[in-house]
Amino acid sequence: PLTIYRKDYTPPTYRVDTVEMGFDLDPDLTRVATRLTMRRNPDSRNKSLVLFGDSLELVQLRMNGKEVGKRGYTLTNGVLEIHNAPEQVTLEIETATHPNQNTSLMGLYTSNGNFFTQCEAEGFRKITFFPDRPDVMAKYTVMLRADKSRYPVLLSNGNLVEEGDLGDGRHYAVWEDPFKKPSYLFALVAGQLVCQEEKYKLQSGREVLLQVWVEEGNLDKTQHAMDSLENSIRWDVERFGLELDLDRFMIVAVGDFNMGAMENKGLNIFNTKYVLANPRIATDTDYAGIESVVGHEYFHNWTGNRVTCRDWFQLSLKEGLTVFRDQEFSADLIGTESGRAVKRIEDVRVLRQAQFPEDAGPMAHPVRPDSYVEINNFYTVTIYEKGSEVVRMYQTLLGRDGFRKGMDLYFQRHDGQAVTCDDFRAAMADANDRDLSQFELWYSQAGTPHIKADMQYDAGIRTYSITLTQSCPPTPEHAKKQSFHIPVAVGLLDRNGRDMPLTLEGQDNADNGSAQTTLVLELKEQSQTFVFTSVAEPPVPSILRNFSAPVVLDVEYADAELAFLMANDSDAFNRWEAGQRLAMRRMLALSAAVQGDHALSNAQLDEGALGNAFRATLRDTTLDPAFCELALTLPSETVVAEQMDVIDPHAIHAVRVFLRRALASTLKVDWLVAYQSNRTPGTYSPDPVSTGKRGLKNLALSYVLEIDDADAHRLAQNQYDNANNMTDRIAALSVLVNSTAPGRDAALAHFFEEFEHEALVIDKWFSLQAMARNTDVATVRELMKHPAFTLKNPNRARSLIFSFCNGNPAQFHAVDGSGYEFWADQVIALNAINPQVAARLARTMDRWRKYAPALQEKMRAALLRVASAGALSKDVLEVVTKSLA
Ligand code: BAL
Ligand code: ZN
Repeated sequence: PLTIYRKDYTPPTYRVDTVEMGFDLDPDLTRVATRLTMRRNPDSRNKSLVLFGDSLELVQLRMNGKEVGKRGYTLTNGVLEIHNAPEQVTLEIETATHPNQNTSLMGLYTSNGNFFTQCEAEGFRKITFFPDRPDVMAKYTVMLRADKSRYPVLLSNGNLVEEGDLGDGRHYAVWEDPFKKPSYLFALVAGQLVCQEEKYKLQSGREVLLQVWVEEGNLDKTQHAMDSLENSIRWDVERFGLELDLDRFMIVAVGDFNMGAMENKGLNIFNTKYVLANPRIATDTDYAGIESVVGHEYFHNWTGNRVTCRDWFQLSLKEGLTVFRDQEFSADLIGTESGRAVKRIEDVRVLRQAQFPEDAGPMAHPVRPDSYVEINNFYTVTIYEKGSEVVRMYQTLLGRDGFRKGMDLYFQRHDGQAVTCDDFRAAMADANDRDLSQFELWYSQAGTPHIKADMQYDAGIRTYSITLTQSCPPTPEHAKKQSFHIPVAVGLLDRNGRDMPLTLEGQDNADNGSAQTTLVLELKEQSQTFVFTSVAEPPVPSILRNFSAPVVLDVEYADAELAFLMANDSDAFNRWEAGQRLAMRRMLALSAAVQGDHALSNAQLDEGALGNAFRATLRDTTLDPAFCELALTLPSETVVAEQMDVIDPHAIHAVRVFLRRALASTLKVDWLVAYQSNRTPGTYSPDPVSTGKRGLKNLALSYVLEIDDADAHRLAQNQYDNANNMTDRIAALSVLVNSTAPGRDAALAHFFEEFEHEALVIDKWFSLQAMARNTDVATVRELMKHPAFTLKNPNRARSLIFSFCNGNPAQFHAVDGSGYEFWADQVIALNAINPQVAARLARTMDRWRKYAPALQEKMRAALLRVASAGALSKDVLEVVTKSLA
């Protein structure tokens, strides 16, 4: 398939001023009439008018009132070219599509009988022929016509300007979007839906209508999404001075959706997973997810919609920035210092769990990629999460106020435009009068940089030197890397664990008033030494505070220093980090022992400082429970795997289970105390304090269940039986499932019956079983035969197949290769239904070269089987080809 290169960008040959569309909605055959007014772009030397179409029937094409016959255009591989078109063109296009047969969930499709669209990145071309590229921005007017009883609700972008009956049992609605937008932000929804609506007064005094649309029967699950929307509207004004520009803002929930949600102008379409919540069906994690995704899509209205991307290589321009904004939104809503730290730790965990492996594997790509085969494959953790880290570094380098100045200038310069990552960087640099040219390398170079820190204390002259040396491993297409511009936040702790006031040699700190205790060092060379003066005693350094850059930091700490940092660092992120380093060290040593056929014994736990550190954390009642939960969670199997030269999933799993059991029995009483003292009796509330307590309580429960005796079983069974919310219920069920409790199977069956009609909860039921320790490939194949299972619904496919392949490494990597065969079967099956979902699953095998030769060989065979399967989508083909390269 064709590779598209960033360097080949050329401006569009024609601009589109207005788009008028008429839809005759019918699930079997929908007709779309489109009228475009276009004019040739004076910058363009090429005179052809180019439109894209995908899986479309072209019924009619007229230009300036005259039919364009077969000889007037060429249509090859979805590219429709009209040669020698005049400067001003009115194009009328009639197309036909088959929404019921559209299982790709791109373009126009049906879900449970209702119509929905998904156009980002290139779905609009499945609706009509169009210069479907983000730098073509136009004003849209849309008329929807459909059967009134079957499709009483007709929605599109912008404002409803007209509606009425057509007389034949059909009706119509006309929507007008006052803002010009790229085609990927087009949306329509039609069907039987109901809404919760509120009038909301903006800070400017203007009143807007907010709506959350769902299927009938779900109105008891919309309040949290509505609250999150109001919080988002308020926050964007307060933090960035950005007000909602529309009179009406709609969120619509749909059960069949490839992504989490979509920021279509004024008509956000959401996966039900990120809308529907009440205490009975949603966990604390679900509540937090809804808040952040509602925020994310709303924030796109400025960062993405008002200012959009010039081309899809610039995707992180809107995604990285908007993830940063939603992360800050959630952190600000929690409000407390420790709450912010907890949010930061959670975000960094995602980065390490998913993005670091991506950045070290065959699909590694820069935040602004240079090429792609299928753009859908580039909605990645690198574009999103690393992109967000890159945006965060501006704020770390420029300060909050400086960052805000940069944002203001960005909007001042580019409102209504389609721009590049360079434009964003220029706004940040110009608004702050800073040279950020080297910072560009964060956009152009893939791979996770490593920083090695070496320290030296000179008692004679009371200086403390930190030498930072950076390197970046090679990635596909980039063997040698230039030095990055990296903000490294540093503090020094004295022997009592207090922050020392910092003075950096060659830097005048005097005018600052109070002495600073955290300094941001700017590492720009390959190696640089920073000298702190007036350091009265040898300090313990706290480096990369608050994770000031997306890098791997290598520092040689003694166990005792890590325990000291864990207990004392004023930077909560680094307190957590110290504990993780300690645990990681233990887990790697034990993995080596397992591989050397040494039996594991509790002595190995006590040898290290880990048990003591955990005990101290558990007994420190001043700590925020949410922080405790994170500090007492061992690094995941995936994160440990990344630290091994040759990944041994079985050794890692054995070690993690062993350590959890050892910590469970050594600290049994402490876990029970934590369990009891973090109960949250009374009415359920998803506020940060209650959420933190439930998190710690349920972590304690999971440790207690490692003991797997009758007392533990009773504790979990009681919690399951008496839970008044899904967080507690599913936590109890998942530990029961991993135990030998007599009530295990009955609880699983009860859960299914209780929630049979709640699709999102049945997803949890599948997912929990997929990730259970005892679930092997055969069990997953059995579960696929369950009447409630279907590959066609992405959430359901993810709940069972993805949860098993990505979330149960010890079973997935069965030595006989049966997991890989299962994976290949499912990738091939999904490819025929939904290429995007299939390609996501294909990514599971990315790191196959990191495994022991026996596993590698079987993984490669499975990859080859997929690669040679017939009728592969370019989505899947790109992933498997790059994996095998
Ligand atoms: N733009 C795709 C979905 C999202 O990132 O919001
Ligand atoms: Zn986004």
